[in-house]
Amino acid sequence: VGREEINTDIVTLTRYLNEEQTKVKDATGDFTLLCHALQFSFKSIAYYIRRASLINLSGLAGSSNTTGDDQKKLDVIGNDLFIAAMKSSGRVRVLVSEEEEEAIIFDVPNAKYAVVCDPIDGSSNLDAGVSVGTIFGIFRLEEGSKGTKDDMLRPGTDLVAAGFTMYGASAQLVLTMKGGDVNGFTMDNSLGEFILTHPQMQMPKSRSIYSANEGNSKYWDEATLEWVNEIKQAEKPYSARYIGSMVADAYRTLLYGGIFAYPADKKSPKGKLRILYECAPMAMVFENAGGQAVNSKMERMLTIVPLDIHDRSGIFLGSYDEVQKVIDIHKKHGIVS
Ligand code: P6P
Repeated sequence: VGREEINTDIVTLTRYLNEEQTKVKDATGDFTLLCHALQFSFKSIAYYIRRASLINLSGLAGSSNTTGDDQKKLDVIGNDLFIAAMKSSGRVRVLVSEEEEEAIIFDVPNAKYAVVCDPIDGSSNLDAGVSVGTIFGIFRLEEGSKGTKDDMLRPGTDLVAAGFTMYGASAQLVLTMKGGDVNGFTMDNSLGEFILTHPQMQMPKSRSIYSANEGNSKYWDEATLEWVNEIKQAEKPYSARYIGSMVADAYRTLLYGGIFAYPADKKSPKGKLRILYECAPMAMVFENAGGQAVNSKMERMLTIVPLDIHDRSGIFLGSYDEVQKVIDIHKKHGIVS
């Protein structure tokens, strides 16, 4: 192979993070160190997910988490791996995990960051081999804060970074920083590195693909029903794509365009998905990629402040014009933020 065919200027996640740090005045390197610990947690979770069926980790762990779901062994391992990585980084003061009822306060009084995460989102699909993922967000503690769970009851606009890693055919990391681009990295298992493969991701402005669990439609409000019927009866009807694993549905929507919807409804009046570690991080990624994210009251998702660390919300997430369609129909029904 000639020299011109081999890319010898590979951008790894490590290199990307180090280069990003040089752009920040007076950077201490704490954020970079935290992100390196995050990177390790994705690599180690990916390792166990790949081996789950082999070493029979895919059974039930016999305990249950905050929401009473049966905890799969991998949920427990994913959570423990994530906590260990954040703790050992020495840069995290508060950690909120879907798997932990209470916020974890690490004994690192001078740490400046708080992390929210869903270590293995979509885990109910694990045994079926469906792609699951880790969703995360990073807040910088407010000046003078001692590091309590109240540090986490903030709007997504306060996030300094957010993203997710989908454990599919290969591990795909999508990372965005406040006011920044959205960059996609693919895990090269032989190198053991995440490689920048999708720089500066921008969503299609529209795409006739919708992703929702229509099994809930009997509980949906009038405006949502009008929206879904409109796109199904359109001149060129929309395609339905629903995996039931938010990270997989979100990744496809980010890449191809379209809309993901998990509305609040009569069955789940607060919605099902959690604000802190599902809705807000995804909303930040999608907005930075040119899309939109709103709740069931058509309020901008990133402005929503959770009432508690496991608070939930309805969400419409996707291409700008596709979410605008939902907003316009809700406006007709008097639902306007
Ligand atoms: P439903 C998985 O349990 C999850 O939290 C998200 O990953 C996913 O988008 C949603 O719930 C699926 O919910 O009710 O369609 O099974």
